[in-house]
Amino acid sequence: MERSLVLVKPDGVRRGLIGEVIRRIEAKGYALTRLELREATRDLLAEHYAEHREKPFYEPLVEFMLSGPVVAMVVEGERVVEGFRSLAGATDPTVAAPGTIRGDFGRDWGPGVVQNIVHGSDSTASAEREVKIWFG
Ligand SMILES: Nc1nc2c(ncn2[C@@H]2O[C@H](COP(=O)(O)OP(=O)(O)OP(=O)(O)O)[C@@H](O)[C@H]2O)c(=O)[nH]1
Ligand SMILES: [Mg+2]
Repeated sequence: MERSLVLVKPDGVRRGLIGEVIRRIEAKGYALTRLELREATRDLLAEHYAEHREKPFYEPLVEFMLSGPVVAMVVEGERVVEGFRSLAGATDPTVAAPGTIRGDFGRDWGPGVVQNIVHGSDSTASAEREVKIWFG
């Protein structure tokens, strides 16, 4: 079965949106097979965000992801990678479509890193890589 690594990022946890994110995943009919509230580490994030290591927003992104606990989960279902990206909405929360998680709950909070509530794997290859990073 296809799976995706989903994170409720520290902003989502702080704002009390864990339940809302899980509700949408379950309402869509996907299955949760792993679920854990945890603190990321710099090493874990270096692996998770390896593709962004050279980007100007990398350090602020890591600091943001270390700013509080995250909820990591493995979500399973037919075409779930694409399906969860669709539930999440566009990366930029100001323009993410209403009806999506980022569109309904996200917005710009000023300069700094984009805070957009959730992460979802962007391909099945990324999903397998990320599930290994977070859950071994
Ligand atoms: N400040 C800033 N942050 C960015 C920018 N692009 C991406 N980010 C941050 O880096 C994260 C990872 O970027 P991407 O992987 O391209 O975006 P994404 O796949 O929609 O988001 P994730 O699900 O978190 O991976 C984003 O979710 C943002 O928090 C940018 O241009 N500027
Ligand atoms: Mg990404």
